[in-house]
Amino acid sequence: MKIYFAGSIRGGRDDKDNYKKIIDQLKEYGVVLTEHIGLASLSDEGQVQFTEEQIYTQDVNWIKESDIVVVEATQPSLGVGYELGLSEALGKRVVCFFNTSSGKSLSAMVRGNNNYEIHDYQGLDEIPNILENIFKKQSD
Ligand code: 6IA
Repeated sequence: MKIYFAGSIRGGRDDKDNYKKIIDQLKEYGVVLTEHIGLASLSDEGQVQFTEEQIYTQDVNWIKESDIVVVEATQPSLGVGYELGLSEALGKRVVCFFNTSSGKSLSAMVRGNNNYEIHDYQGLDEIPNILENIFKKQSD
């Protein structure tokens, strides 16, 4: 199972600890192609050893080869929005997490899209059960 995890980089790194914790749990279900998203050392400058074009091409290829796209969408990010649209266009299963205790509000272009499986949560302790249900469906 190849999992593409998406989370904000230049949109802001406030939620990076949450990304890491979700990625660590996702690893129980498959290979996370984008483990770097949770790295504390990844600043909002991103992976500077690659050109922008290399990053774009790599990410698009990883989305294409993924079995499921898991998005933490609490922190608004242009890149994550693009990845959401691309994943839908490619017919990928897209699962979206949103932290309702953040005081933010998820874009209607995401929440209103029935092709996305939206999972609101208030605390990270809720994530294991949600993931179990998500991947139970995947194996059905
Ligand atoms: O617009 P954002 O930077 O917040 O977009 C974040 C999303 O786009 C993530 O889900 C990533 O998969 C992807 N992404 C955006 N930038 C990068 C990156 N470095 N490295 C890896 N994935 C990325 C970007 C900047 C660097 C050349 C200095």
